[in-house]
Amino acid sequence: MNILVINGPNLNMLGIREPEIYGKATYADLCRLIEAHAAEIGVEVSLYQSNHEGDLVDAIQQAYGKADGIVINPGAYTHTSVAILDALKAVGIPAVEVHISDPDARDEFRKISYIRAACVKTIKGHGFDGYLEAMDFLAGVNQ
Ligand code: CA2
Repeated sequence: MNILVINGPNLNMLGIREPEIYGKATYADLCRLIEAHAAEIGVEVSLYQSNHEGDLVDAIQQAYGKADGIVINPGAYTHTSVAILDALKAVGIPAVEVHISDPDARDEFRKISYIRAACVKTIKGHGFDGYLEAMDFLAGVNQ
C-alpha cells in the first residue's frame, strides 16, 4: 500500500513559532515519525509539503493511479480551498484530513473545512499522532 502525506502552508515552520499550539517538534521530526511508523505497519509512504495551493492540487492529481490513500493537513487552505476539495474529489483516493490542533476550538473562521466533504475521516487535536492514526485507518490497522 502507498500512502501520500501532504502538508500545506506554514507546516514547514513547525517547532519554530507557536509551540503552545503546535508543539516544539519540527517538520523534519514529523517526517521522521511518519516514515518510522510506515515501516512499522508495512506501508510505503511519500511526503510532500508546499505553501502554494496550486502545487498542492498538482500533488493530489499526480497521486492518481499511484497512491492508495492520502493523509492531508491542508493548513489554512482547509478553510478556503474549493480547489483542493475538487482535486481530492477528482482523484477519488480515500483521504483523511488531519489537524495538529483542534480548529473547532479556535477562531470562528477555522470551524469551516472545505476539505472535509472529500475525506473519509477527520482527525483533529491529536498532535503529530493524528498523522499516524490516519495512516493506521487507511491501512486498516487495529480495525
Ligand atoms: O491544526 C492544524 O494542523 C492546522 O491545519 C494548522 C494550520 C491552521 O491554519 C489550521 O487552522 C489548523 C496552520 C499551520 C501553521 O503552522 C505553524 C507552525 C509553526 C508556526 C506557525 C504556524
